[in-house]
Amino acid sequence: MKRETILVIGANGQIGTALLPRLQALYGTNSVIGADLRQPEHPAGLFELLDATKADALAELVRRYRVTQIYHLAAILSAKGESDPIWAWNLNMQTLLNVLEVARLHHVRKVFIPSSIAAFGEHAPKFETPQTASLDPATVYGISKVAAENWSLYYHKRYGLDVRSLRYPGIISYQSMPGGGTTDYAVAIFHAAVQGQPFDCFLAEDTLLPMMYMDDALRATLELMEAPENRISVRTSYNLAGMSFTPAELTASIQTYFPDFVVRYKPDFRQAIADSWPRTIDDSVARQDWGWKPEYDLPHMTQEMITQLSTIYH
Ligand code: NAD
Ligand code: AKB
Repeated sequence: MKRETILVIGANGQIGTALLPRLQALYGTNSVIGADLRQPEHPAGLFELLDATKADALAELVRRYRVTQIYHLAAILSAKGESDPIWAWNLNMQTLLNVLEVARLHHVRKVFIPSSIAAFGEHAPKFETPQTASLDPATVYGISKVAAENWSLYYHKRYGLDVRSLRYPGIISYQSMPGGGTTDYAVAIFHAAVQGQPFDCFLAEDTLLPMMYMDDALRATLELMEAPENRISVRTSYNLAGMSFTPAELTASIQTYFPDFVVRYKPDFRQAIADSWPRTIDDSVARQDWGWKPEYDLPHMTQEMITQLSTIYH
């Protein structure tokens, strides 16, 4: 078992809920501390209530547990952020700066701070968006991700902090519901299908977006964090691709299991956010640097989601 003490901030969210058991299996249950604003629904292992906007509370935790790695997952996502942009900016920035500062001051060995396809905007090529495409996001969430990427690079260059990052696409998982993003439809649609209900989709049927099954996202995260330091050439954030599909293609994939499944398309304000994002991602730099390769395509992901949710609902 590897000897690290890992703090996961935002542990009760979509990614944290799935990441925690993986980290516990790798590093030992008592070496992983989940932290969040609210108690977990199904507590397993060490947990601390934490508001990561409070620097002193965060520093106390890092000192008490002698934390060696931080995964900083707390954030306000794209759709929710647009309801109150200043609140979203303040939360995303304050938690980010607190994490970077505590890591610098307390000699935390490694930090993971995710970015997103939301970092891209109008002037990035829509197809096979390259690693170095321009970053002019349309949402406050995207602006906070671009800022986080630049702060991460700054802390690496100025203080030698080993901070690593991935630009996640929309992540699809069965373990918990997503927390207010534009790609959330691609999770909610499975819950409706498995329960035999029709689904109102808030994006138009031809909206092509980059997506990834949670298993691939977790493997990418752990592979990046385990990679030798000399293999990490990108200290802003790596492009990462799994698959891309439209709501119509996802519906057709689900209908191979539930032929009578009905989807009604009712685009809302999230359509404009989706339209500002890439359609497909070029992740060749991650592939070259640390050997990234996705395993899940649309049919494989659909099969897994339906199998897992069927055992939960029935
Ligand atoms: P989520 O919204 O599901 O979870 C975020 C968690 O952070 C929640 O449990 C929330 O209670 C917690 N939190 C919020 N404010 C906090 C604070 N002040 N202190 C402590 N905890 C706080 O988000 P997620 O989907 O798990 O995403 C995790 C990270 O990955 C985020 O940075 C997000 O931007 C990024 N990301 C996610 C996706 C995706 O599709 N899920 C895609 C791209 C990037
Ligand atoms: C969102 O839709 O906001 C997230 C993301 C792609 O960053 N899922």
